[in-house]
Amino acid sequence: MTITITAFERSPDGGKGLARDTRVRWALEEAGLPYEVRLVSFKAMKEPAHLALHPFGKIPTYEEGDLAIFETGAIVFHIAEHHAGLLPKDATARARAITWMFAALNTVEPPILEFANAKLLEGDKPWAQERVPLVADRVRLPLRQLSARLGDAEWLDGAFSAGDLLMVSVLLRLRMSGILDEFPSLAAYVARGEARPAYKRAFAAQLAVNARTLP
Ligand SMILES: N[C@@H](CCC(=O)N[C@@H](CS)C(=O)NCC(=O)O)C(=O)O
Repeated sequence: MTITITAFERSPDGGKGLARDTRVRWALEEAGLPYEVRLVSFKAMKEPAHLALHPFGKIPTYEEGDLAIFETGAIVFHIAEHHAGLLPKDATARARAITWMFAALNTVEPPILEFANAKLLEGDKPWAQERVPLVADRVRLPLRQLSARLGDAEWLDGAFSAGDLLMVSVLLRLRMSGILDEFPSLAAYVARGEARPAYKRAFAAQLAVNARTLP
């Protein structure tokens, strides 16, 4: 059955891999699954056809036969559940890997998004100078804790898993800010994720979309 995902027709980051279709592409590449991509404009994302797939008018979405889902956590979990390579077979190790998926999206990502919004969307507000450092510290706390847990390990819990895929994807959003480099073990962890052939293929595929000239 053909897998079709949606992605930005033109990503605001110009192809740095921060748009969330990259996570889904990465999971598909890790699982060795071919997929098609339907590109959508910002306008089309808010129109009924796309809203039927994604009630919040965002990308990515995932379609496979009768199945249509959204939310990167759910999509990566679906891929990991049905294909080898992203979740351990052992039930307890699997539960721990799933825990890291939730930790990435529920604990680590929210302050990172808050920080990005404080800088990008509210950076010109009179209170931004006071707020941005506060929000940056809210990013640092879970990073310090994550770094302590990772220690010298290659991945968060044994072999690379969907938990690492989502954690690396979330942390990548911080690179431009310099905060990631304050935590050398996390910066090295992210670099290990980026070095995976499947990540490289996913990154190149989304970059190719963003590098092309629109008519
Ligand atoms: N929690 C959602 C977030 C989806 C999301 O925010 N997507 C962004 C692209 S990375 C988007 O579509 N933004 C356009 C908009 O909100 O209009 C997920 O993980 O899938």
